[in-house]
Amino acid sequence: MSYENIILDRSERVAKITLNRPKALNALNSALIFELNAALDDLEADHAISVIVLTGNEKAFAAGADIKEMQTKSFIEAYSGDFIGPWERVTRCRKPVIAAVAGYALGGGCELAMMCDFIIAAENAKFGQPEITLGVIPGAGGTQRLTRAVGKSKAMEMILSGRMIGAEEAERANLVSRVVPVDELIEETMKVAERIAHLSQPIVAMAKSAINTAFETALAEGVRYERASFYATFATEDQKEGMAAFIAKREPSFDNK
Ligand code: DAK
Repeated sequence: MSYENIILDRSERVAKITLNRPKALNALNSALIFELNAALDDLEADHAISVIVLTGNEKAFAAGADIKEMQTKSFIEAYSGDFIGPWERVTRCRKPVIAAVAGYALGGGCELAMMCDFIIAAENAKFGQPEITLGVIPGAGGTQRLTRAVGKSKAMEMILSGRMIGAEEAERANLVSRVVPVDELIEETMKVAERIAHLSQPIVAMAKSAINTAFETALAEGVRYERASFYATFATEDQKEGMAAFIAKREPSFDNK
C-alpha cells in the first residue's frame, strides 16, 4: 500500500512511522488514521520487524484530531460511525511502540503518544489536552491515560484549563521517559528501539503485557499474572541462552524461541 499521510521506513528490525501532514501540524484526520492502522497491521505481521517508532516532525508530533474534519459531525455520525474505534489500534500492538515527540502533542496527538508504550521527548515538546477550549472533552483516552501518568491534580489542571506543559515538566510528571535535544530525538529513540529489537521478542512481549496488566487489574492479580509469565520464561530457549551467556561472560544471541 502506498501512503500519503505517513512515511514508513524500515531498517533492520525497527520500523519508523512518520506522521506526514506538516502543513496542518500533523492534525489527525481519518485518512491519516486509516493509513497508520494499515501500517501497524503490516508491521505486526512482518516477522523481520520487532519494534515500531512513531514520530512527527520538529514542529509537531500531532496538534490533535483534525478540527476542520470534526467540526460539523453530528452526534449520530460520531456515535454510529464508531468515530473512536479506529484510534485505538496502536494499543493492540503486541510489538513495542515508542513515541518520539518533538513540538506539539496536543489533544488526540497527546492521546496517541500516550497509547504508545513509552514516550521520548525532544526539549521543545509541548503536551496538552486543549479540547475544553473547543467545547469538547478528550475522546481518545486523555482523561484516563493522562490521569494515570501524571496524577489527578496535574491532569485536572491540564484538562480543565487546556494548559500545555513543556518537556521538562512532562518528565518531572512521569509523562515521558526522558528528554533529549531536538536534533538527537530520532537517533536516541532508534538506539533504544534497536536495543530492544536485539533482545528476545517473546520475552519482551511478556514484559510489555505484564506492565500493561498493572493498568488493568488490582495489585494482587497483577503480581499473579507477572509470576505466571515469569515461570513461563523458563520454557523458552532464550532464557537458557540469556543465562548461559551471562555465566560464560559473552553476549547472548536470542533466537526468539
Ligand atoms: N486540526 C486542523 N488543523 C490544524 C490543527 C488541528 N488540530 N492544528 C493546527 N492546524 C492547522 C491550522 O489550522 C493551520 O492551517 P492553515 O490555517 O494554515 O490552513 C496550520 O495547521 C498551522 O497552524 P497554526 O497557524 O495555528 O500554527 P501556530 O504555530 O500559530 O499554532 C498551535 C500552533 C498548535 C498552538 C495551534 O495550531 C493550535 O492551537 N492547534 C489546535 C490544537 C488543538 O486544539 N488540538 C486539539 C484538537 S481536538 C476522538 C479522538 C481524538 C479526539 C477526539 C475524539 N475519537 C476517537 C472520538 C481529539 C480531539 C482533539 O484533538
